[in-house]
Amino acid sequence: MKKYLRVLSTVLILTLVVSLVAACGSSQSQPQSQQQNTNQPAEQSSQVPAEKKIIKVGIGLNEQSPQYQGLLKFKELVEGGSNGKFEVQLYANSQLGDDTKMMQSLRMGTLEMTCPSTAPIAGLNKQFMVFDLPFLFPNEQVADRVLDGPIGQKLLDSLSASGIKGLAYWENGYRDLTNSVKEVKSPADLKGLKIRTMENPVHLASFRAMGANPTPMPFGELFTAMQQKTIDGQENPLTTIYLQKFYEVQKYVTLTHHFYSPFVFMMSQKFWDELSKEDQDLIQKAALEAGAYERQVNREQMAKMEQNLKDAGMVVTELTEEQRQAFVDATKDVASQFENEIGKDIIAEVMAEIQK
Ligand code: TK8
Repeated sequence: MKKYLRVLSTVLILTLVVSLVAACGSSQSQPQSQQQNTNQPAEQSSQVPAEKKIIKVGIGLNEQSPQYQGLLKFKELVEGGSNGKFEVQLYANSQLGDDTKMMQSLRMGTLEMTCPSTAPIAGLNKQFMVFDLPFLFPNEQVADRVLDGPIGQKLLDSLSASGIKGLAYWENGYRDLTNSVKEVKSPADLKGLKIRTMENPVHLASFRAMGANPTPMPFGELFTAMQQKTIDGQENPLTTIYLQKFYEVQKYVTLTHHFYSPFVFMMSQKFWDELSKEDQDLIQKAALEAGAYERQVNREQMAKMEQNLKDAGMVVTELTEEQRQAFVDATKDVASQFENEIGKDIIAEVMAEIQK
């Protein structure tokens, strides 16, 4: 009887083991076949990353800027439109250097894209300074028309000679003046104030003409310079003044709207030349579409900025027509001063286009 029980229990155990093994086997084969199924599309798409191209984009402004929102749109359009063939990586806050340094990197082919103001582009082509002339564009619609028209295109194309593919004009915007010393209502109030400008001869000459003591400096050094009071003031669009928290180190803002700063969204010519025609079209279209979006975001934001800056404790000074005219008059000779460097014909062409 004992022996019989032992045999029975052995048989039972064996049956159990066999069925367990079988069960395991079948449950293993289940996910295996599922794995194979899910593997198939993965293998297909793995052929795409094999030629995946990384596009690094560097800017000076932070992630809150309308410019960064535009770059997110560009990323979405290029990555989506290329089925993941491109990966667009964004680097804000001058992480990859200031505008001048990043343009240099584009020329050498060590960075794919950047989006500087036109002011520092003057170092590559002096004709670009035409857009830096004081009190040039009466409103954004005229700016869009000139920049997106034949003159704007001609200047974009000129960058190829410097190893840069100019793709589209985006908007930095009308620039206003801030300082930490006093309310500025006239050029006379600017006397003795040390104002940071971009690295551009027209900007320096304009501020000298307005009576200030201008000093050029890369954007990345600006906040600290204001904080440490090595400079008294600076000038930038209200969006930048607010979103970069300049109100923490500046008290007064005067709505001079003295320059209109376009951005140029650009690519390394070296990288561009290696792309297929199809990919070039995708990137060109995305640069324009993201630019239209960026301009829209920038203009929507701009409308709220005066109030935001007041709420943040700044004294916001609006100028009367007369007061503003005094700034215009102070800079009236700047254009003729730069006639030779920029080119008489380019200035005339832009002026004619503005009048249209
Ligand atoms: C950002 C700059 C900046 C510009 C300046 O890289 O330097 O003041 O207005 O926004 O392009």
